[in-house]
Amino acid sequence: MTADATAHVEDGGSIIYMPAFLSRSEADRLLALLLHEPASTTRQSPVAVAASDSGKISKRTRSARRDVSDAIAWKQEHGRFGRPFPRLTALYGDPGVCYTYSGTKYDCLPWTPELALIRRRVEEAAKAPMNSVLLNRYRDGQDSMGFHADDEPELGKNPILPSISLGAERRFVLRHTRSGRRLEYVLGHGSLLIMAGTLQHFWQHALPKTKDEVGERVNLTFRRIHS
Ligand SMILES: O=C(O)CCC(=O)C(=O)O
Repeated sequence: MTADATAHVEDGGSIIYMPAFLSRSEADRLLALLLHEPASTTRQSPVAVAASDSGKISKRTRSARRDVSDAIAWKQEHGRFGRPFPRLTALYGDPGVCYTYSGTKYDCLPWTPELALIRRRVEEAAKAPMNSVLLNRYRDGQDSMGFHADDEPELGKNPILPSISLGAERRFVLRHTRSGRRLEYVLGHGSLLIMAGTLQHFWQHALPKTKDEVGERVNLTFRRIHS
């Protein structure tokens, strides 16, 4: 699908796909920030900064602070049987919000300035409040996500799940759990996909591996976690 499209699927689920939710330059900038590893030489603790600058913030110090506050704490998490997930992950959210996925309990880090901004944009589009975001980083075509439904009790009965894709295009496949019917989207750079309604009750979704030479991809799935 290429234009903004809403698909109503059987059993009351819906999928909205907006291929150009972010402009090319917004998507490029956000991806660069999310993949950015701060150089150790540019890190400075806020205490050291305050002591050395005594109120005056130099350009270099400002960019060092930005490096630290915007860098994503990517982690290699392991599943229930100790096997590493084929992707890196990070979870950000409001204080006290946590999420359990595939037997792993993720600690929530506080929103970075960039993630907080993008959360507002996504909430407007989805017309729903979000209190956390799970970031998945697919380093190449061998990184993937198997079929699953986002149906954990803490997500509520019919969760609204907006997700932004950045970087390499990848296939996103939905499979009806009873009929086996499949739907497929090629999720592009800067796109927004929203799963809603009863979709998680009757459909599973996956991001399959590919043998194609593909670059990195980052996906941000926003969630409202009920405590
Ligand atoms: O990377 C994707 O597009 C899929 C992410 C996903 O399925 C999830 O976070 O539950």
